[in-house]
Amino acid sequence: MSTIFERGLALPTVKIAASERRMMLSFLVWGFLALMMGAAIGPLQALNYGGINAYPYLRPLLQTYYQGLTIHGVLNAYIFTFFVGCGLLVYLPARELGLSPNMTLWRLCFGMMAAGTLMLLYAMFDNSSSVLWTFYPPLKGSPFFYLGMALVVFGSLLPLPIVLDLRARWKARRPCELTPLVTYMSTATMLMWLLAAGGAGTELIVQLIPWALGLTNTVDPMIGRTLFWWTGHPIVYFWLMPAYISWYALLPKQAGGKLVSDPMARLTFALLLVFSLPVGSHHQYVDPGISPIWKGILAALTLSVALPSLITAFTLGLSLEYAGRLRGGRGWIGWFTALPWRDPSVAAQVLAMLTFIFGGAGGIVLGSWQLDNIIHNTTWIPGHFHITVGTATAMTFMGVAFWMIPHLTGRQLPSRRLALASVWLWFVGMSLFSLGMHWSGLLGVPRRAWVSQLPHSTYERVYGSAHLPLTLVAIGGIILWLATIAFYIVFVGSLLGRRLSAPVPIPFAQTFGGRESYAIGADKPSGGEPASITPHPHLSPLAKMLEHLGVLTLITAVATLAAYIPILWPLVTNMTAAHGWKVW
Ligand code: HAS
Ligand code: CU
Repeated sequence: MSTIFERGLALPTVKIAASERRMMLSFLVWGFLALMMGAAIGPLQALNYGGINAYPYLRPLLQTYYQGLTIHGVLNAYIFTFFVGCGLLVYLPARELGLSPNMTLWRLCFGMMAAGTLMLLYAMFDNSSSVLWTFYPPLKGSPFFYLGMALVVFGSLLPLPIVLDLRARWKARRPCELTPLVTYMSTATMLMWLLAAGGAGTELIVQLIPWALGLTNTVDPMIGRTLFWWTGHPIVYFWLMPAYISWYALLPKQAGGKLVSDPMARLTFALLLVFSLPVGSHHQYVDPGISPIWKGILAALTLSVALPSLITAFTLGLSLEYAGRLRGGRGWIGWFTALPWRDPSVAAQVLAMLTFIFGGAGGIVLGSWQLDNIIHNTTWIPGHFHITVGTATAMTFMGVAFWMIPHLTGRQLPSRRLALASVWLWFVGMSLFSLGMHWSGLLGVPRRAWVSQLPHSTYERVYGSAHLPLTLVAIGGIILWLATIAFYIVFVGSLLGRRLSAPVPIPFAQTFGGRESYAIGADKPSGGEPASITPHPHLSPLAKMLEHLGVLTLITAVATLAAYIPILWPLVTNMTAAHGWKVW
């Protein structure tokens, strides 16, 4: 049996691997710098809900709550997540396969997104574009905002050709084998994102950029919102799926066990690919112009998108239980306490998973058309997304950074205890914040509202009944500030820290039942060239069926058109023309 090593791929790999590592580090550093800036602003918004108006003290840097909220949302939701995701979705499959990725495309991806980020920062800090992360027209920002956003969105698609090329090169040598798991998951994620980006991509190119440049005078807000949510729902899985890759393919090993089912991991990603796309308009349950029949269908479809995450909960729950029992855990919860909680990377990710149980349950509530009507546009919604993207994704990426920066730089974390403190503080802070936001949302407190600017007596009269939950929000925000400070001390320290005596490998997990992972040898820190890869006949008929990612993509494209043509058609044939508004 010949190996990739013997086929002559090994020599250049070591040299290329250094540049790959540098590139991956650049994605991580850029992403986490964005989070640092975005997270620093967050607590101001929490204080706003607690009745404390800090914005007048921040002039001329920040003029309004809405400017701060736009910067917070754009940097955290797009820049942080996209940079970390576009790094991981290339680096991990490349290391798993022991092949080197197309560096030109990967650099182009970084360059486009970095240029887009700078344009967005310029447009947001000069107070021309306080249009919030959803940039709904007819709120009108500067052309720099929309051009920057387009560069970020289109740049974020480039990992797709890179990972397809890696997969094709690997398969050319092993035509009878299934795609290795991490590569399968990364490819499914990028295919999903390709179809997803079509909505906002069209909105930016056809509607918003020409309008912002003055080439057109008016814009149709409903078409804009619908195209935005075409992307805006599946984007949540573009945030979540890289975290799922870590939970499925790395965390079981870090926890001391194995992944209990490789086919279930594949099924989850295949279902996320197919179900994520058609449901975006569940963000528009209260919008006019969409037929109630469609709103009913969307509610049913939304429940289906929760299915892959429910599969994930059970598959990963069992994988963690297996690890905990191997470590000596006994009884109902002994396995859970026996997990390696002193490892900050494991603690971050398991706490992220625990939080996501509540975030996901909230998502299922929101998926119901009737229940969503009670809480739409209240603080309940940011309560929901701070324990999904703000914790499940963000804390998983923090956990990944704890092993990956030492892996990339050969330097050690400056303090394991401070790293642990940062994730526990994040967990506690976000739990209090989110509890307060859900609770005050039920009492009718609106989201995206500069409530602290009201005269104190008016604030007390209108929001007095929500005093306790809004105080929890403010306390949560302050704890999150402490968490952020602790995390960045560790983060910067690990970039500059002391050299490690031994390299840190990538913790690719094996799958349960004695089957060896495809990634054998790929965790070699020297650059990932596998010393030997055992051909691995995959016996699961399910996994074999799911290998046809092209067919799944086609089904998804058809389902997306089937969902959006009936929603968009009445809007396109009854267009409204709105002039731009600048309300800040
Ligand atoms: Fe959502 C609004 C529905 C998931 C993010 N969502 C938002 C917004 C954001 C967001 C940012 O249907 C606001 C956008 C805006 O600004 O307006 N969401 C859902 C549903 C899901 C869901 C059905 N959302 C997410 C994820 C996000 C995210 C993931 C980011 C990453 N969401 C909605 C709806 C709205 C919405 C409506 C519009 C509301 C409105 O009115 O505007 C599902 O995908 C959730 C499924 C998840 C689960 C949880 C599985 C649990 C796991 C952890 C297992 C733990 C273990 C630990 C194993 C079913 C996998 C074991 C240990 C033990 C001790 C047991
Ligand atoms: Cu959604």
